Amino acid sequence: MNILLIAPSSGKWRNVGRARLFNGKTFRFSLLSLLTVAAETPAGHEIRIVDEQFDDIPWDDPVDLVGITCMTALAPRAYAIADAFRARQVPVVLGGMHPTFCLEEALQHADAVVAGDAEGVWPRVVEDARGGRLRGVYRADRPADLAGLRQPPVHLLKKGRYSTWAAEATRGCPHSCGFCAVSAFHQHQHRRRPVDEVTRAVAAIPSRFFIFVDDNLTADRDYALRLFQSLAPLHKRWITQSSLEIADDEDFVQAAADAGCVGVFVGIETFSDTNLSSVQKTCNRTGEYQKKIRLLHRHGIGVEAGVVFGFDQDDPTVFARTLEQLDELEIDMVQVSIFTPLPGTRQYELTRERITDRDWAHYDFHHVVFEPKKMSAEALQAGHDWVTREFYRPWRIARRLARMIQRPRGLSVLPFAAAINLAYYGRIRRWGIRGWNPAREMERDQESRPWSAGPAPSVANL
Ligand code: B12
Ligand code: SF4
Repeated sequence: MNILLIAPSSGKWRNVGRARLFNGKTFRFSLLSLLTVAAETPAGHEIRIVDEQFDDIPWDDPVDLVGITCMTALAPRAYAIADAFRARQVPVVLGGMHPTFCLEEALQHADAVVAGDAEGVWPRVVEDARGGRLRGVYRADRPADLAGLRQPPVHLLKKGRYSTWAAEATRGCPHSCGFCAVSAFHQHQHRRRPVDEVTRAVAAIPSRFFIFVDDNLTADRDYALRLFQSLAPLHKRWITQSSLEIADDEDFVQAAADAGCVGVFVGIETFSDTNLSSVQKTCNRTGEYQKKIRLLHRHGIGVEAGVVFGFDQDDPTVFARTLEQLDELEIDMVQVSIFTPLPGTRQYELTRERITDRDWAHYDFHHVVFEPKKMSAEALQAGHDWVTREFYRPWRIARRLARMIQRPRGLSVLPFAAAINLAYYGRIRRWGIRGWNPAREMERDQESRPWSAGPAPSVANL
């Protein structure tokens, strides 16, 4: 069979033009989701991967089966592609996070949905498609064992397109933060590939720099230590994602740095302990942020922090405070997000009644899709945009990079940190992100209408 695997994307399409997507060069990681599906395909089939960031869909080529990977923000585009192929009598399978959590919705646009991992399921899908029996939901009985994963067939990707090679050592995360789709998708389990297999896969990467796309690479400390020791002789440089537990002790951070770690994305989320406990983010303690980030910096590991606005305790003063705290922590890069109740998460159920926008294209972490508790939706959007713009002001970027050079191994961190800072800056300009500080607006309002700050003046006082 001719199998076409598609990663939907691109702002040029009207229906995803509503989403703010990471489509820039810096964030072009080799497509591990579809490469993994391709690797699982039984021999004897022709596979082609189409990445809509670059390619047009080959609507009229002879195709026997289409597989589409689908995140929530891409669902409208994925469904439009699926509908168009089905109208041409080509069977379609949807896979990935969104179809897994929205099975019935996805099945309205596809012949079949793969729920969860493709491993152990995809060969059956292909067989059923060949036999004309493709229908319904395919789900593995239990999460796949990650031992013996096949090497991603990277020759299926066009050369020179992807800035960063992607690898994986583990999947999922043992924590259960209420907003986290990743943890829900992997049923709060953390699975690990054998260290020697990961080391071989990393050694085969043709570039020195790569990313571990793992959700929480260091969740199992012993495993991570063994992995670090095994990677060290390869002299690669890599970035990854981890909870702040990575910085629980200095020897561990040293081992990560020796293994080539130059950057880590950590979900700080908020500077409020109340917010953290409201979403069960138990692995963060705000009082430890500074100590831990300093420790990572001392060992030459740059830190990209994820911060989220729109928690129930956030009021209009949260934006300026957070910006100040990020500056104080000397965070190198930040991913500013708006709280987004994603299907499949506990927070989705808890926020359900406050959801105001059901356009999945807006579930991209940069649009307000629900009614916040302590500010208006407009203030939340404005504050998110304002912090994003302020954090990436050219003078702040310059100050951060200058500071980085002074740090131990700062020059190792500099290239990718500069690239990410500039990528965010470019995106802000492209998207025309401005925003404003809602707290300032509030103050101005009160200055022009002083009585609004307190109880209305009584007749007796006049
Ligand atoms: C690497 C990564 C990226 C990279 C590369 C994405 C890519 N297209 O390859 C970049 C930086 C570009 C990126 C961008 C975005 N990302 Co991203 N990304 C990830 C990350 C960290 C890892 C994905 C990965 O490669 N995993 C390894 C592979 C092997 O696992 P997998 O993807 O789950 O695939 C398996 C199964 O899901 C299934 N499967 C997946 N697709 C398909 C398709 C078929 C046909 C079949 C049968 C099976 C199948 O089989 C695979 C093998 O078992 C995930 C976190 C996560 N754990 O999922 C977030 C994640 C997927 N991203 C997310 C988001 C929101 C985005 C953006 C929308 C953000 C934005 N506003 O721009 C953009 C979308 C850009 C775009 N145009 O696609 C969210 C999605 C949430 C949701 N519920 O939809 C996640 C979960 C992060 C999070 N914290 O919530 N991302
Ligand atoms: S620690 Fe991070 S990856 Fe793990 S459940 Fe919480 S948010 Fe998700």
